[in-house]
Amino acid sequence: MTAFETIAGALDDLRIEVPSWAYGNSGTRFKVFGSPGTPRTVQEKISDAAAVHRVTGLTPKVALHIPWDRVEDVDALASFAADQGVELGTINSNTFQDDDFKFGGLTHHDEAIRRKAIDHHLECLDIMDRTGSRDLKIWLADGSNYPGQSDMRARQDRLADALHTIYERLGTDQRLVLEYKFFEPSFYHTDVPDWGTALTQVLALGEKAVVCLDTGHHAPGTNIEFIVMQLLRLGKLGSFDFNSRFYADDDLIVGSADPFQLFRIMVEVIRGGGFGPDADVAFMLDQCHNIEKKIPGQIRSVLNVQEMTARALLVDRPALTEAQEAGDVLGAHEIFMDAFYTDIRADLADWRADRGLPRDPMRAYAQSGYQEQIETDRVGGTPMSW
Ligand code: LRH
Ligand code: MN
Ligand code: MN
Repeated sequence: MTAFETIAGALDDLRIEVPSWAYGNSGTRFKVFGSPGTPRTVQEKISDAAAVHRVTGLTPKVALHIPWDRVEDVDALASFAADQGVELGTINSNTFQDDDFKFGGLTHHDEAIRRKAIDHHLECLDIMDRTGSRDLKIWLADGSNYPGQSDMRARQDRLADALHTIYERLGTDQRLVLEYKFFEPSFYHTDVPDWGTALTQVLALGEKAVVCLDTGHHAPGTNIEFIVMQLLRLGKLGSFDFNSRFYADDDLIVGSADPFQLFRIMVEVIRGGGFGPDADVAFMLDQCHNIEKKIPGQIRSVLNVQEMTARALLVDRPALTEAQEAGDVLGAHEIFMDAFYTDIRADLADWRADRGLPRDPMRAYAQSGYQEQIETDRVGGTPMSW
């Protein structure tokens, strides 16, 4: 049996949720470039997500962002998704695009605004009841730009209260997933800047509250796999927002900037029991494709996650433990690096063929005619942003 054959079965457990917003036009504050074929409706975003699933077999769920995704008839949208071969997944709330939330939402000093932010989350839960989604993912843009602008302590207390109200409304199988980010759009302080704050807030809520780790949301140089290890150890790692970054929250294709970091993260996920048939960590992408084609950008991303998961599964654990316990520094490091350097692309192509999937999903998509079709069909209307 080859090394790859020993892990081939485990790879069947990998599922990666794709974000609806990856298919919309996105950009920076300098320019949002349009691209032909961009979806004009949430249905068209879902169709694009289904195109990713068809060639990879890895993305059966699409995450929505409310109200970026205007969901008028939830049941009709869920059955539309099912017809396309995918399901609606995580629901992301959004309290960062409304003028009322200029100074915050769940942390706002004005009770009426805070209530509005809470109500938005309750509406998201109503949607989740109908779609069967498990996770309500909350990322807050809340914070301040100038020292003295705001009472950081009072905001933390208001956040705890607001999250409590939302948590109380969760269904039995639903989870509240709190995402942290160290800066942007606020530049002095952010109300949930780090995993410590997110963990503190979710611990106060209860079992159904967990943390989301977005790989782009840390200061440069942060040892992200250490955070993965710690959250898993505490049973509080709920989900990942995968992406790559060089400088800030760049939202580039996962594994493109630093494939080794993705490998190290997946090693800790596997080590900590975050991957497998009984694991409940949700793997999601949170990316924007500003200049590249969006559907191939998503396909590349999920393949990168698959490849690094496979390589991480190849780590010879017994040998690694033995070397670690023998104090064999370089021996242990070599075992780790051996797995990282293993080229399994040909094995993965065979693995796909065995499962009736295209050996080369990028090429299969390019040859499918889907891209040409949407570029021809999707004229008129307003292409969606994010
Ligand atoms: C914030 C964030 C969060 C949002 C998404 C659009 O930077 O990572 O997950 O929901 O971007
Ligand atoms: Mn994110
Ligand atoms: Mn982000």
